[in-house]
Amino acid sequence: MTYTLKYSNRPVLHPQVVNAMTANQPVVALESTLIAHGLPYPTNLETALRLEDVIRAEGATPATIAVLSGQLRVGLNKAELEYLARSKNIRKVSRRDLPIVVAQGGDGATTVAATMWIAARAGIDVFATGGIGGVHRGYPFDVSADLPELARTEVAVVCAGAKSILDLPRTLEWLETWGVPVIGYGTDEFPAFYTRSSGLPVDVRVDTPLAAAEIIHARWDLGLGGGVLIVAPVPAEAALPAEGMEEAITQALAAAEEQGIRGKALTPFLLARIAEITGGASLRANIALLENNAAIAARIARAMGQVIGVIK
Ligand code: PSU
Ligand code: MN
Repeated sequence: MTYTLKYSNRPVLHPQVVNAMTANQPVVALESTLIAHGLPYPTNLETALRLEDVIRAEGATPATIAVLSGQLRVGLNKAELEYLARSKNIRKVSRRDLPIVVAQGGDGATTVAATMWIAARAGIDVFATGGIGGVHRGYPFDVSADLPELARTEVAVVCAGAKSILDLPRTLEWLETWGVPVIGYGTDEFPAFYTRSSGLPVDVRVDTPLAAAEIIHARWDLGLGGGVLIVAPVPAEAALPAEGMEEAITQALAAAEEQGIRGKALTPFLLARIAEITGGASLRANIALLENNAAIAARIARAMGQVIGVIK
């Protein structure tokens, strides 16, 4: 009996991503869990397309990452983005889900952790998202797989910090223990997603893409490996007031507790509840910070080329 393996362990790259890489042009990875589980339809599709446009406008090539029919996909077309945005039951794929969805030939939206891992395998250095997972408030043993991925996988992640549905001090302690540098992009404080500050310090502040790229490159050049977290606050005009947020978070956490929501369902549940409670304001903030992060990531990806010497 012969046995044929049903999958490839190599990522499948969109032709535009291949072209950019062959020409040593910057590429920015984007995740798909925020499309399938983080934002409602049709805002999710509009945002996914908009983020790709923002990256192109900054002179880089976008590569939205997902798993489709068991293939690790880097760069999606519009129909594929639409499929992820519309489908109600797309699997949320983090590191532990990757072998399952690949072996079974399934579809999945990738979290920060799974997106980082696929991006690294494709040779992409910079990845933009909204917020990373972290240590959950009230459940200190629920630590997102995003954190260990940041410790081990060589990708720089640009985000607006983490939502204060998480335990931000514990999340930062975790990153410190595992040696992940946290770089404030134009800020001295770790931003709290919808709000610009958390009162918690970052490890260093940078004010230019080049300064960020120099630190990212040094981490890898020294052989330290692993990821770098670059945090940029939500643009001031779209930020939400801190007081109202705390109230919304307490309500969402209480609802999760009451309904016994745990594990991978917890983050999407809390995100949806907060969107409900705050109405349109939280969605507007979410979109604004995503666009801001995409633009910053594209500039950093270009600066990486300068530091490594492939772009003059
Ligand atoms: N935080 C957000 N929006 C999101 C997520 C986190 O503000 O969409 C998603 C990201 O894809 C992140 C994932 O990687 O949730 C973390 O899920 P968990 O906590 O189950 O690891
Ligand atoms: Mn979790």
